[in-house]
Order: sequence, then C-alpha cells, then structure tokens
Amino acid sequence: MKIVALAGGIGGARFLRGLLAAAPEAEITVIGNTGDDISLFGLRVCPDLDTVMYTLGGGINEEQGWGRAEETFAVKEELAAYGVGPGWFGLGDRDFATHIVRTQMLAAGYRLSAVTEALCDRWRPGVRLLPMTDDQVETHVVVEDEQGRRAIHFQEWWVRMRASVPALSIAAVGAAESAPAPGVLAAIEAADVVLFPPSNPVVSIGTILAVPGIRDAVATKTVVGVSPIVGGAPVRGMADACLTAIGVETSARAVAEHYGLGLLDGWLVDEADADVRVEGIEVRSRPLLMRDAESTAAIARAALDLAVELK
Ligand code: GDP
Ligand code: FO1
Ligand code: CA
Repeated sequence: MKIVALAGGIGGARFLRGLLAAAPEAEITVIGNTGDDISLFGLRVCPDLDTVMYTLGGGINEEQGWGRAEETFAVKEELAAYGVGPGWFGLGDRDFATHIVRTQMLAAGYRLSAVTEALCDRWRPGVRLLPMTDDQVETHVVVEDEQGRRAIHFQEWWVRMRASVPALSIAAVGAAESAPAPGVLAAIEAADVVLFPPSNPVVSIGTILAVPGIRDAVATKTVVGVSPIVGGAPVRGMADACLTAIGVETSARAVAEHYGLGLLDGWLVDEADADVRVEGIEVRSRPLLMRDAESTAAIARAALDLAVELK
C-alpha cells in the first residue's frame, strides 16, 4: 500500500510514528511543511522537516516535541555573549549541525529536497520525506501592537510572542509562485490513500495545500484527516489563534468544513466530539490523544482503515 501524508511538526511527526507502527509494510511518502522555515545566523532552519526527521529517526527531544535529545546550548550562549540575537529562538548545538549541513549544501546549489534526502541518510526515518517545495515559502503574520501594524515572520509571532497578539492575517509568502518539489505530485498520483495527520490546519496543512498543484492532486484521492482540535481546543499549541485569523471556528466540525467536501472524504474526531456531523464527509469518533506508542498507532490504524473503506 502506498500512503501519502501531509505533515507539520509535532502533531504530524507523532502521528507518523503511529502510522509506521500500524502499517509497517506500507510505502509512506511524507510531504512536509516548509512555511515555518527561517534563516537565523545565516543558517536555514526547517523546523517541521527536522521535527519529522528527528522524531522518526529517534533523535527528538520527546518532552519538548522539537529539537534534539541530550541537547546543549554552548553556541547559543556564546552568541548571546557577543550580543548577537535573536535569543528567543532556541537553537541547540546538535541542532546547529543540521542547519550548517543544510545551509552548506544549499549554498553549493543543492535543492532543499536533495538536502533533506541527504540529512535523512543519517536519520533513516522509515518514510520518504519530501519538502512541499524547493522554492522559498515563508509564513508571515500581520499583527498590530504599540509598534504599529506590520508583518512578522511566523516564528516571531509563534515562539517570541506565543501568539499573544492576534493575527490580523496569515500569508504563505511565495506560495503562489512556488512549485511542488520533485516527486511530490507523482507520489500523490501513485498513492492509494492520502492522510492528513492532526497537524495545524492553517500553518501546516493549509500551507502545503497552498503550493499550486498539490490541492488539486490531493482532491483526486481518498483523503482521511485526523482532527487536531479536541473538545473545541487544540491539544497543544495555539492553532486556535491561527483558525481565528482565517475566520474559522476552533472546532473539529469547522476544521472539516474548512478543508471541505471536495478535499476530505473521512474525518476522525475525538470521542469528546462524537456528535459532530459534516455533510458529505464520513465522520468517526475515536480517542484521539496520542498518549503513547499504542494509542498513537490505534489512531493511525483507524485513519487508514477508514480511508481503505472509503476508497
Ligand atoms: P507543529 O508544526 O509543531 O505545530 O505541529 P503540527 O502542525 O504537525 O501539529 C500541531 C497540532 O497537533 C496542534 O494543533 C495540536 O492540537 C495537534 N496535536 C498535538 N498532539 C495531539 C494529539 O495527541 N492528538 C490530536 N488529535 N492532536 C494533537
Ligand atoms: N519552539 C519554541 O517554542 N521555542 C523555541 O525556541 C523553538 C526552537 C526551535 C528550534 C528548532 C526547531 O526545529 C524548532 C524549534 N521550535 C521552537 C519549534 C518550532 O519552531 C515551532 O513549534 C513550530 O515551527 C510551530 O509549528
Ligand atoms: Ca509547524
């Protein structure tokens, strides 16, 4: 069985670990969000690709959900001693090595997809990990505070401000002019089913779908999604602030309606949302908290079973 999954960071990565356990024989291609990518200290950082790579490759900081296990911060401290920021983005020493390798390869002319493949040669994530595009796409957020109205990088809004200032709008800058990375459309075409893990519907899945060609390709497939919203709130993070910015209510039903009939065939919601109905979409309720390996594999199994049933 060939499975394509779109994925953001933590929610996507944890679901994928469950999917690998639930379907060890499957050929899984992951299309990763690169809208969160940022250049810091001259280095290209790809948080969502790295979160998937480290999580599936056994190098993730499990408690935090991002960054490396057994991390140290000597470089960050030395930069701070020079007064060189930003200090609000926590890059660790081990993680820095990934960004150095990536930046060096990009500077040598390799595309991000080739760089990601090279990094995965070390981490062996057990899936084929493709960036959504090799072109630069960056999510920016328009905010207004005492400094006036301005657009800032998504990471500044999310990590530095903790989304404490409302997003007036969210834009995937460069998305409209981008093209899917090599292999992306072919993988979708060849897929038996497409899964949406419980990733952020706006800045993870939404950004991937904004790359021209990807939404249309996905729409031709049997697609099953897992709700990141449980009982009217995100399980973790501030996805509610992103949904509010695009005028979508923070509920499992509203997210399914936002993806829409043309895209989604099946939708898994938590048992807390068992009463959710969405016209034209097959909704099933299951415990959706990824507490451990077993509960996460059960969620992935349920998503896959529903997709095969709807095919
Ligand atoms: P990010 O890029 O690190 O923000 O990660 P993703 O976009 O892949 O996923 C973020 C989403 O995962 C958040 O909106 C959370 O609500 C959701 N999430 C995290 N843990 C769980 C869980 O155990 N169950 C469900 N259903 N959603 C989860
Ligand atoms: N998230 C934080 O909340 N604080 C950080 O300092 C931080 C650093 C960081 C470094 C590398 C990386 O790959 C991810 C990192 N993240 C950090 C997570 C991440 O940037 C965000 O949670 C996601 O991009 C939001 O989707
Ligand atoms: Ca992300």
